[in-house]
Parts: sequence; C-alpha cells; structure tokens
Amino acid sequence: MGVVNVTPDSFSDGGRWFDAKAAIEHGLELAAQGADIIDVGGESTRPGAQRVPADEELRRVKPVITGLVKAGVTVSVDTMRAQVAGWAVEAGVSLVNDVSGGLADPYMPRLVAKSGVPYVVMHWRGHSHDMMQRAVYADVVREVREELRRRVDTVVDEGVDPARIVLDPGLGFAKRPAHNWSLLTRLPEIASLGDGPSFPVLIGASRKRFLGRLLAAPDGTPRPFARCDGATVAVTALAAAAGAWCVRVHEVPQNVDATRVAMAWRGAGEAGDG
Ligand code: PMM
Repeated sequence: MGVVNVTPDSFSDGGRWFDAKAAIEHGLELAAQGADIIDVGGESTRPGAQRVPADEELRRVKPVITGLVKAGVTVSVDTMRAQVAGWAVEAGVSLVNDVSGGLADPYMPRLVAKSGVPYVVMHWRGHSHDMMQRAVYADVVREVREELRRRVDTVVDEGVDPARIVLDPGLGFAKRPAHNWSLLTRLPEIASLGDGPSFPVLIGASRKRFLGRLLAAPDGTPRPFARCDGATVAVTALAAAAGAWCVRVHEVPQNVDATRVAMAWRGAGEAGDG
C-alpha cells in the first residue's frame, strides 16, 4: 500500500502532495512501482495534529481519489469520517482505512457495512492532539488485542462482514517505541483475536518516529525520517515474513522487493526442505 497524504502537515510527506495534480501523479507513480493499493488521506494524524473540518478533508481528497480511480488504480481512503468514506465509496474506492477503528465517528461502521468494502480497523485510543498521554499499558499486546476485539465485536454488530475486516495494531498511535516493537514481534497474536479464523493484518511503520529513535546519532538526535527508509524496508521484510497481509509505505520499490523476499521465505518454510 503506497501512501498519498494530501495534507500540508503529515509527519513525513506533509505538503509534498498537497496539490491535487502532484498527488495524482505521485499515486500513479507508486502504483507503477508496484503498490497494489494507493491510500489517499486528507487529514494528518501525526502526534499533536489538530483535526481539519470535514469539508476541507473532502476538498483535499476528492480530485485525487477521482483521478486515481479514473486511471484504474485500486484506491483506499484514509479517513475517520463516515461522510468522507461515503463519498469515497461512491467514487469507487476499494477499501476504507479508518485509523480510529470506528471510534471517531459512530456512523462509520454502518456506512462500511452498507458499502460492502473491506474495512481496516486500527487500534486507536483517541485523537492525535493528546494521544501520547494515552500510551500507558501494563501489557501492550494483551490490551491492544482486547481493545481490537471489542472494536471488531462492535463493527460486526453494526453489520460489517467479519470476512472483510483487516486489523492494524496502530504503530505510533498512543504507542511509545517499546510498545511498537512488542506489537511487531507478536503479529500472529494480533491476527488471531478469538477462536475464529485469523484476520489479515496491516502494518504502518513507514518512516515513523520509533525508527528515527532507533537509528539516533550517538548524541541521541533522532535520524530524520527521510533517512529511515532502510529501516522501514527491514520492518516490511520481517512483518511480511511473520504473516502481515499489507504494509503501508511512503517509498514503494524497495518495500515491494522486501515483500517478495518474505513471500519466498514463507513459501520455502511452508514447503519444508523437500
Ligand atoms: N499511520 C498513519 C496514517 N494512516 N493507517 C493505518 N491503517 N495504519 C497506520 O499505521 C497509519 C495509517 C500515519 O502515518 P503518516 O502520517 O506517515 O501517513
């Protein structure tokens, strides 16, 4: 999944694709590079971000989604608002990526249920302006699983087909670096919430702050996000090898290679040595 943030202030690419024409061209480039899905968002969720009004979010994403769908690209909409998701589904998006897992807008699950498209339910504890105050866990994997299970129960009660749910542990969303690493090492537990079949899992680690912190200079200065792409690729390979269904990334080519390595790794592992 390639990311197109149509925002002036997203963490790693804010402002670069704010112009609709540039955003469409960027989405087409990511698709040509091998992204299977292009994720278009009009609201930044970086830590500390304030919300934008719905009409501004729609103004940002409409021409970009329309242009990419018209070009035959598989598009997802990254939104917490049913109004925006509703418009986007009508316009032809194939997936709704809701970082709040239906918590931010109570109308979202029903809208998704009616539309019948796949739904990314991410673990989320509150809006970005103060989410890091909520990054308190006794056992992060257990709590994220329990909270995701409650979201899944709720959205299924609202009519969402469980077969269309994708889970996401929400790296960086009310998570400190150690929380992100714990979640990444235990993906199969995130995928299998209950007694039923496992859910597909989406991972959004690309260029996030915990990678910049990991790669900090000896004086503690975090590595700038644009120089964290190697670390992103490493996470992609490990997450894909551990069974992730999708990785959401800003730079596509090397992440495509990493997923291919992981697929070969998994295939060979499943085939045994014969
Ligand atoms: N992260 C961001 C935005 N949308 N969606 C999903 N499903 N998972 C994520 O981890 C995620 C997301 C924030 O990252 P960005 O500002 O670099 O796009």
